[in-house]
Amino acid sequence: MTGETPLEYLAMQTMRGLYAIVDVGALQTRGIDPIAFATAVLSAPLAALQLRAKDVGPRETLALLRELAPMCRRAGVPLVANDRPDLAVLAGCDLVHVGQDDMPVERVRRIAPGLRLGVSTHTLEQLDAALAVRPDYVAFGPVFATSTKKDPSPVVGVDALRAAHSRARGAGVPLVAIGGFTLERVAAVVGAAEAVAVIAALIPPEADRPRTRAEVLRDVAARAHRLADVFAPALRPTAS
Ligand code: TZP
Ligand code: MG
Repeated sequence: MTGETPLEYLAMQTMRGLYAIVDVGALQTRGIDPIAFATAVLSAPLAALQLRAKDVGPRETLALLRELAPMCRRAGVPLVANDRPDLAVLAGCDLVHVGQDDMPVERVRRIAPGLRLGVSTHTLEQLDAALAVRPDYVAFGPVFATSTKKDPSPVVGVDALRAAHSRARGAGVPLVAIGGFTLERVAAVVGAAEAVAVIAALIPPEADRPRTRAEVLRDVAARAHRLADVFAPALRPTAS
């Protein structure tokens, strides 16, 4: 018994499963095109798809979001812009993801009413503060060590994730775990978060022999399906 309202319960059900992040920088180092990558990832059932473009200018970021928006709409997957509510609105994204150093939630809501939002948190104190403003989801991590994020906050670990989940459930806000997730680690925490966000786990490592673009993208799609499949039992409607 968690005491959510029906609307909060619906939110918990919708942000559920694999939250795929298209990280332009991480993909660039592997020579993978972000739109081709997103196409492969969207072949799996996703809770959300986020574009993370830290070292990309606003024009190019907007162009990428505008390419992704119809792809996500066709797949029925919410598109999340990172950091920039203005670009989220211009591209017709469903949500924006803001961190501790980004625009405060109240201001996002003022300039972009109707845009849903998620908030990054790295401690239980930050989590409580985020829950108090009732975002559409709250992210918590890094749960494990990550080499994808520059200057990450200290690792929070699985025990803190479980504590965060209990607080988020109490508030009726879906929790997205993030940071250092592999397929095995996702399987280990599936009951301790509504969704798990991943970057590196979707990107095939350098292979011993050169692989074609099509082989790499098939590997990306297979990774997305395997990760999403972990949530399948939790997503299956139960007979009532
Ligand atoms: N925020 C906390 S950890 C992280 C972000 C953006 C990076 C997650 O990437 P990976 O490769 O799944 O560890
Ligand atoms: Mg940010």
